[in-house]
Amino acid sequence: MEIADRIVEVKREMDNFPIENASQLEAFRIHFLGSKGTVKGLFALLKNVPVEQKREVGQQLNALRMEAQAILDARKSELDEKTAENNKLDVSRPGEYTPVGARHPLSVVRSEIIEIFKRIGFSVSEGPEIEDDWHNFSALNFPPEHPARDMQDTFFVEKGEREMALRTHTSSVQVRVMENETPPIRTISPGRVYRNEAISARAHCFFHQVEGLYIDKDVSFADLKQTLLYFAQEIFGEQAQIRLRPSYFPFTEPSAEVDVSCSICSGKGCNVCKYTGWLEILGCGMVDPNVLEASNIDSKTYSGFAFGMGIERIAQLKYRVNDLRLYSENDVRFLKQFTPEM
Ligand code: 2NL
Repeated sequence: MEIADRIVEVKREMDNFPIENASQLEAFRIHFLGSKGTVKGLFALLKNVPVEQKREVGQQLNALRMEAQAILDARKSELDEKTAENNKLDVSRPGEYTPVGARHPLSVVRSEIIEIFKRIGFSVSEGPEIEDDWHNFSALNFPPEHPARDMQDTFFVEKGEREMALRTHTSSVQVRVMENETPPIRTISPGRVYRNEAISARAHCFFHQVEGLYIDKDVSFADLKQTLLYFAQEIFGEQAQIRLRPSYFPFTEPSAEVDVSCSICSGKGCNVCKYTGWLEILGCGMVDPNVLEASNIDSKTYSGFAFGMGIERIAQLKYRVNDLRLYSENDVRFLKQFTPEM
């Protein structure tokens, strides 16, 4: 083939060579302008060209080489520009979606309860979850043979030589407050407590409590009632009413169970309140003098009231959760329903 025809052919080849990225650009350079490339190869044939044509063919080859270089330069700057464009920060681009977590319903309700009592001067106290017999039972007037001290109800653990128990209520924290402080005492103790029970919709081996304790001179049952009415109306709304039914706890005398008027049927009766119009929310009473004395508080000078509620129970009434297990299974479909205003 004539060298002139080869030049035309290579030119066409150059024009059709795909250059879409850096590696194709490099392939183009190697193929046409490399040391073993097509253009070099054509230059090598120059020596066989008749003398009178050498000048012209030489010029054509030079033009071919310059054209290859021009294509290479043009495509390279185009590609460079594209990469720069891609790397540029686009501040108008929508952000990546980051899921926002939700607060646990028990945590939401616990905070609400704490805030309600803080507003009327209660402090918050905390203590250990592994307790000795004294703070969990004896100081609270549990007689030695009380069934709550049984293996069936309480988780016992060994800590070195000592037999300890997972606290069954946060009253143990309040015993520590009574031992370490002098009245007036106004405190609530939120926390996790443990009971040796089979797990079901209505029972769990752990749950959460808020207990309250108020000790001063002349604290009366009327103070207790008014404090609980205030609490019920703050947490369930101002239409809430309460009623107290006589009950029994080892650590209070007299003792009562407290019901709140059913907010679903406004007391008319529905299946949530089992047609009674009332829902049980907590237990309470006047602190038994034995309990005060056990913590070296003079029961002739001081009196007090105390109450205890399950956070799960309050959350169940506020959110209509009918299975206790939902609170600890951490199913996100359950948990994400409680995100408060953020
Ligand atoms: C319930 C009932 C109650 C108390 C807790 C208490 C604490 C001290 C002294 C006296 Cl230090 N009492 N706490 C009193 C009455 C009832 O809890 O049903 N809780 C879930």
